[in-house]
Amino acid sequence: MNRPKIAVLTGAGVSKGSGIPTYRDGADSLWNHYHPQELATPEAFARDPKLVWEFYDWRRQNMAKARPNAAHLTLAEMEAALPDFTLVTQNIDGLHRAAGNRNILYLHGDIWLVRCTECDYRDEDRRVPLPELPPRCPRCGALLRPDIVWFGETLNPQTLYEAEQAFRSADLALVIGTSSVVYPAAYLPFYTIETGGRVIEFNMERTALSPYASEVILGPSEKTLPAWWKNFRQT
Ligand code: BJW
Ligand code: ZN
Repeated sequence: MNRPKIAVLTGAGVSKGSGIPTYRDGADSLWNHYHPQELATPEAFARDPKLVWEFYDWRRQNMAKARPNAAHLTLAEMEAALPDFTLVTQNIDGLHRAAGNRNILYLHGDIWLVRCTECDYRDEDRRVPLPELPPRCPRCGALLRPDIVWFGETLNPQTLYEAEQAFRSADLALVIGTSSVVYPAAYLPFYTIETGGRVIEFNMERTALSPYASEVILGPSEKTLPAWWKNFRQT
């Protein structure tokens, strides 16, 4: 097997095969039923924290039942097999961790973490459903919020920096199950292209990234990624 530096960016499509709805594609996607500006912004949370928490509590219940699929398991195999491998995810569902990946850069946070809106309390909370909505900080009594990145909020600068470095130095970037419309995540593969590396996109359909990719592999990533990896590790 050749050993290039590989950076991977995943999006909601990688978890679709595990029963978690995507955000934007198709009739059963999340934003087809809910308006993101009413639920996934700091303004929405300030206006109606209970409503926002009900939305996240419902999604936590769905995500708690989900199991990693063959795409997640392949990425865990890749991490174990490749000396220079970085997994960057936009997903908040925790399925990469459940599959066995240990080095994960969470661009948009983690739905299983809560943090206080007033003090520096931050902790894992895996209870589903949560006993009280909206949940309160055990230290200071203020509102807790999910530790995720809403629209208009900045990403953790250190996490973003590490992701950018990984894509800049990668010989090969794999972009899996993302519509490539949300920034700054959508820019990451362009760092690989700028520094002379190749990008392979795995998606059900072509996206805004497709014209720039060296290869676009269409189909469900729970099928196409394991097949690609089987072939890749033999070369
Ligand atoms: C399959 C499949 C299968 C299906 N196999 N594939 C530059 C230009 C314009 C706007 C901006 C810009 N820079 C920043 C902005 C503003 C904004 C933004 O990008 N807006 C765009 C929508 C235009 N960005 C931000 O606000 C970010 N913050 C920021 O930049 O701060 C500085 C700043 C602030 C304000 C202005 C300017 C700068 C923060 C973004 C945070 C995103 N948060 C969310 C919600 C998290 C909480 C929650 O879950 O409730 O993160 S939005 C949502 O989208 C979620 C996702 O991580 C993210 C990406 O979605 P993803 O993963 O791509 O999913 P989908 O559904 O879009 O696509 C699924 C894909 O899978 C499809 O392509 C399918 O075909 C495919 N698929 N089944 C393979 N089986
Ligand atoms: Zn607090």
